[in-house]
Amino acid sequence: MSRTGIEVAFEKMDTYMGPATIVNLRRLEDAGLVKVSRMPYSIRVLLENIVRNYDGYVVRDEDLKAIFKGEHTITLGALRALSRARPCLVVFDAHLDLRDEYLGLRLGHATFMRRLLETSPPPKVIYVGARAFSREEVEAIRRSSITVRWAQDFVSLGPVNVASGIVSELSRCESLYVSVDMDVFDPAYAPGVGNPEPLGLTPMDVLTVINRIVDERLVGADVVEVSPPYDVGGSTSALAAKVVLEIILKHYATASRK
Ligand SMILES: [Mn+2]
Repeated sequence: MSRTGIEVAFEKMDTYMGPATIVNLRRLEDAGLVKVSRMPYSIRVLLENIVRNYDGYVVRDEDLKAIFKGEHTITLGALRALSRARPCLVVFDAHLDLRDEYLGLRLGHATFMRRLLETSPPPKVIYVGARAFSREEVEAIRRSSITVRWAQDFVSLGPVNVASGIVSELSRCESLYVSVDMDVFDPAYAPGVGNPEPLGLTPMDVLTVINRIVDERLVGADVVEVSPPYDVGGSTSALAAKVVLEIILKHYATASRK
């Protein structure tokens, strides 16, 4: 059986990881993440597997709960598994993923956030770097309590001010989940994604925000949508690995200060 894009992404990201992180990733592998991701799969089965095996992905001796890789729908599985913690969700993404249906699918990477909002009560959600949306999705935002930091805000306010706004919005959150869709970056920095969208964020924009919002409250995180067949010289995989490392290191630094 030939390897899937997700499996190749897993290996490519490993290439850029430091030894400590590789240990964590090996555990993910042991927990069956690669098997879960193997095509062909039904998204429903994938989500069920993630919820069922979530404990297997936990790095047990430390506080960080999860780093996934794959298609963005996995975030829904992770949040279902974490539903008791009810984390506030920060999503870095060019897209809103709030369509009711996409290509006949009610459950997929373009609709999963809509399904998440249908849970009761819906989680607090902050989007960062969004710049592509349909009318239906904008209307869904208006009807919800979701807030959006558009890609344009990084130009008009600067990344530090954007980050400060998010920090104060998260001040009442007891726990936090961070999801990074690699297409939040401008395709110049991250060409290896499934749905590239121009006019995106720079690595410094994203890492400035991550560095300010991630702390000991983090209960889970994912970095998704790396697609090595579209990548150029491994730049997207390298950047994804950097994002994973920054999340882990910032979390450990604040958690160990306690
Ligand atoms: Mn996206």
